[in-house]
Amino acid sequence: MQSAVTISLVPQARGGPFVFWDDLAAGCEQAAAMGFDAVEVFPPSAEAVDARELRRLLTQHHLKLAAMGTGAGWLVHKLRLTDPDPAIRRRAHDFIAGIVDLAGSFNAPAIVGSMQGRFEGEVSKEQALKWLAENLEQLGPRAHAHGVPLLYEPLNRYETNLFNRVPDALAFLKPLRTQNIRLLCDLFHMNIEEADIAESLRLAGDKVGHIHFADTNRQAIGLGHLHVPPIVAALREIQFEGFISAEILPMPDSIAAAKQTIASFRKFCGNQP
Ligand code: LER
Ligand code: MN
Repeated sequence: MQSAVTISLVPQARGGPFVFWDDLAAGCEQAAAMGFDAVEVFPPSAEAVDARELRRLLTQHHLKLAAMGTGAGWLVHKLRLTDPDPAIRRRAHDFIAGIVDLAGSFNAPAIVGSMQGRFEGEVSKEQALKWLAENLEQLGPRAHAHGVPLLYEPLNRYETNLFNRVPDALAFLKPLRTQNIRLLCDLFHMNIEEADIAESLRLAGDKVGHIHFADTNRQAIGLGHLHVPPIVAALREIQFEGFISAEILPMPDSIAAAKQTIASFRKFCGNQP
């Protein structure tokens, strides 16, 4: 298991669950100084990222890129894979595809979270799931061409009505032709939705691709009331070797949230004696 911390480059995401903000260089420097293995970057778009500068910073600080989010497509441009307008669905697909390629060039996966959208109005649940499946069938192989998975994230009920729980998402992914989708299991969402977080992780097994490491109040692990040991025991049992990434509110401030995260990571996920 490897540690990661989020850096948002999206001003419109202010107030959202990201540790470091706006300054890629400062975020990388602080992440490395605290001993994180990787950073997870939330960019405004693929085009807005200076890939050479990102590569330079990662190399300089001996950091990996854990993953890249695509949520700015929704937050900034109001694009969703399940929008009733086919032109918007197409743009949503292209927006994600750009980030799949960019992240893939760093050997990292892209995340489909809020870009999945929701079913509502004229769009039935069946129709929305069909569109979601069609997009995953294209984006999964696209990520595979880079040798990485595509991460799909179930969200809590206030953010999507497609998939809120890991067992339901697994059942949806199972019959797809692409087997290159892995689940992003966000402990904040799971605390709201899962009957038993550890059991859901065990059920997902090798389909767990990435963890968002957040306490019940979406603050750093240790600042809420999540019971962490059974969750880490389940991750060890399924031999999870991916990133445990802090997608959390910068409370009381970015530095304190990052320090609390790395301390909790070492306490709960560090090498066993
Ligand atoms: C994205 O990873 C996520 O968890 C959503 O709640 C958007 O903030
Ligand atoms: Mn998340």
